[in-house]
Amino acid sequence: SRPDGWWRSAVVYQVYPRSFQDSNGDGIGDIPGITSRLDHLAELGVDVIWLSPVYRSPQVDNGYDISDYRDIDPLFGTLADLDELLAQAHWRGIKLVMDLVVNHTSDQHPWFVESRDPASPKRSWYYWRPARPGHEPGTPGAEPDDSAAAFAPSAWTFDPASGQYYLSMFSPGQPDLNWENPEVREAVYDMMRWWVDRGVDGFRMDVINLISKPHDLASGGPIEPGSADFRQIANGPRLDEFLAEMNREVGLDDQNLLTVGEMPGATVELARRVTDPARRELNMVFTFEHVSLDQASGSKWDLMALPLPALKGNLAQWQYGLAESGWNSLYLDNHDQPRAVSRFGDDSPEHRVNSAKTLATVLHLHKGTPYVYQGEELGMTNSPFTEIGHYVDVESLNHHTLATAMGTAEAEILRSLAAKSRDHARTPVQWNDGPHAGFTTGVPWLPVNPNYRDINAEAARLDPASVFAHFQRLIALRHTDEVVREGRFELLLPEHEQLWVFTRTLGDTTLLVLANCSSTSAELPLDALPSLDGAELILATHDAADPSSLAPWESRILRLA
Ligand code: TEU
Ligand code: CA
Repeated sequence: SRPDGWWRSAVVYQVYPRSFQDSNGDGIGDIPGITSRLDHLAELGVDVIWLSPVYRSPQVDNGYDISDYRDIDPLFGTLADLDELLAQAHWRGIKLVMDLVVNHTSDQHPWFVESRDPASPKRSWYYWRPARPGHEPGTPGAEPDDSAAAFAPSAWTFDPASGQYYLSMFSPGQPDLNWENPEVREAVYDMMRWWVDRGVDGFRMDVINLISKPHDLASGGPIEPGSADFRQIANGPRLDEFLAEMNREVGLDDQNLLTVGEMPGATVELARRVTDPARRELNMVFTFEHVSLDQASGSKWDLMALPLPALKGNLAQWQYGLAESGWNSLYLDNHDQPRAVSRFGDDSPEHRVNSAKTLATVLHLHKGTPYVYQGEELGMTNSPFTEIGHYVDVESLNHHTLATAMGTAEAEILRSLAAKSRDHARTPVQWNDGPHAGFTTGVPWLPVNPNYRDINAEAARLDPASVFAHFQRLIALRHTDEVVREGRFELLLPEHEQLWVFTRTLGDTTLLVLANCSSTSAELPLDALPSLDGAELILATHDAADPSSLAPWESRILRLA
């Protein structure tokens, strides 16, 4: 994170191409569809698009399983379409960041196809291992390993042709690349340079802290029990070395490109190291800590209520940890998470708009680069999925299979899916109150949320009190107010169960954010707050401001006298 990094004042908008806008009536979003909606993004005021994968892919994990890094999947269009999107975005002053998925490829990638041959030089491009002695496939108890993958029962997939297993931390269709092999690294850097030469402005790096595996796994020994356990496999000993080499070889800092590393299991300490500008590794990371608080165990499906102090306390730890060096990303929503207003807010008709606005106010007033997920600016909600047939995501279906096999009741599985499934984030963006919310003239690959008649971009654009209008104001504030960008963060009332209150201070200017993150009104403990006398109201969700209390989901941004 270079002190002068342009992305310190930028807001990034994530487009999940399959669900953004269809242009050819096949019910699947595509690149020309994105280009046709750039004015919406320009009006919102965002600076950067993070485009989830559009590369050639068998679509086992909706494009996070890549079979050709240098071509566009026909589902989404052509390289010419991508070049046109780039040009049209740049013409509007909007940058484009690609999704870099290089911890693994698709099992259909030519590299992996070749690697299946034990005699091939590509064999060492992936993690191939013989079975554990005494646990050969087909013998009793021949379980490859006790390490579960994200979307499959085991992290090791058996290949009958060679009688060996390969490592696949996500699905069997996503074999992990062996980054210990310098040929792999050079092939990745070469591809990245190819995209930079094409004009892209940076990369969001998928599970990038998994590229350095724990030493024993990297060293090539046979499969050891738990060797690929998800919790242990991240943040291996060579992570910094690989990231610095990538930065150098591709010229990421030299060309002032935006880099954000998605890092499951990352801690503040790791993030402070990796985003330290002197180390020239990454500009920022995505942490998973705050989106892992509403679960009772290591599993997202193990639901638990989330006390506000836990959430605001965690974000504060990241603010304090990266205050002097490094840089935060800020997000509540993405294509892997349920809709923020349903999860952290209150998506009832009475409170949806104000809770979406207040969550946005709180997030965007923290220090760091905010990420808006498509539809978050409209206050889009989770969908009324009530049966397993409503779900399509590989992670959702794998959970249903495994939980059923473990004897979990269907009702409990459906409750977990309804709260945490990634499908919620993948219903089509709601553009207007016409057929399929204007997303497609065909049949959408995933049904549009039935609430699209009330919740859509067209209605929002005409309503100065809409969630969209509030996001516009927050984004404008980040562009114009130095305190929002660089002010020191301090959390107040850390134990309050309803109020999220904090300050941002730069020089002799202090902004105070007052937010009631609950569905009941809250008294303001004025004696515990800085004096509000003479304070200037910058942005609020409600007109009438009672100086001693906040209505449900009311928030105010004040510049103190
Ligand atoms: O997600 C990283 C990851 O850890 C996911 O398994 C995520 O934690 C989980 O889905 C939350 O329930 C990245 C991509 O964002 C995700 O879409 C891909 O499925 C995954 O990597 C594999 O590429
Ligand atoms: Ca299409």
